[in-house]
Amino acid sequence: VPHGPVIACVALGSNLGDRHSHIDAGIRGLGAIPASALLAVSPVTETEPVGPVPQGPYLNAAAVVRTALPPREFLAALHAIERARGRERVLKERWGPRTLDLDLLLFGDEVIDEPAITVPHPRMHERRFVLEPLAAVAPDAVVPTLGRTVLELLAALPAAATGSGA
Ligand code: A4P
Ligand code: MG
Repeated sequence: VPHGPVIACVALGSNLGDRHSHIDAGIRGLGAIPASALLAVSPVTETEPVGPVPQGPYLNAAAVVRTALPPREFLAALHAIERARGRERVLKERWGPRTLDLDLLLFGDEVIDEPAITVPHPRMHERRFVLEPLAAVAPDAVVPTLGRTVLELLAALPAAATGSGA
């Protein structure tokens, strides 16, 4: 079914190698996605690693992209940007260190629940390292599964929470 342009929100993360260069490449990559326009990029901030795997601190950021691509093609474009940056995994585990991680957080108000593409991203609401950058560029975006805005979800995080949970 063809549909008009939607606003997609993307999280960027890196904790391996030249992290600033990986994030910059991710941002340039977002700006080059076909049928899309990069509308806003948050400040890049250093965050403590979250998760069971011991690893170094991350740089995180968030971006807003308007796109006419359908959601699966948009996510495939994100994966192509990761691969072009030579995404490597030190550990073949979830949560592990990575050169460049691009997560699709929101795709308009679409709700898709499949292993290959789950939007809204199922852990975004409990992760400060996601919500804080996202609130800088899309505070009023609504997470359709929760009926809350990004700013509301950020305000609802426990004070000490850096984000966790599976
Ligand atoms: N996939 C399904 N839905 C999506 C989506 N909305 N966005 C599928 C992106 N990918 C999605 O992805 C595995 C598969 O999920 C893909 O093939 C895709 O089709 P992946 O990125 O290779 O998996 P992953 O990132 O290793 O696993 P996971 O559990 O998603 O890790 P997270 O949740 O991304 O956590 N701490 C800080 N401070 N900052 C961070 O950025 N990141 C992680 C990784 C851990 N700790 C962190 C940070
Ligand atoms: Mg990921």
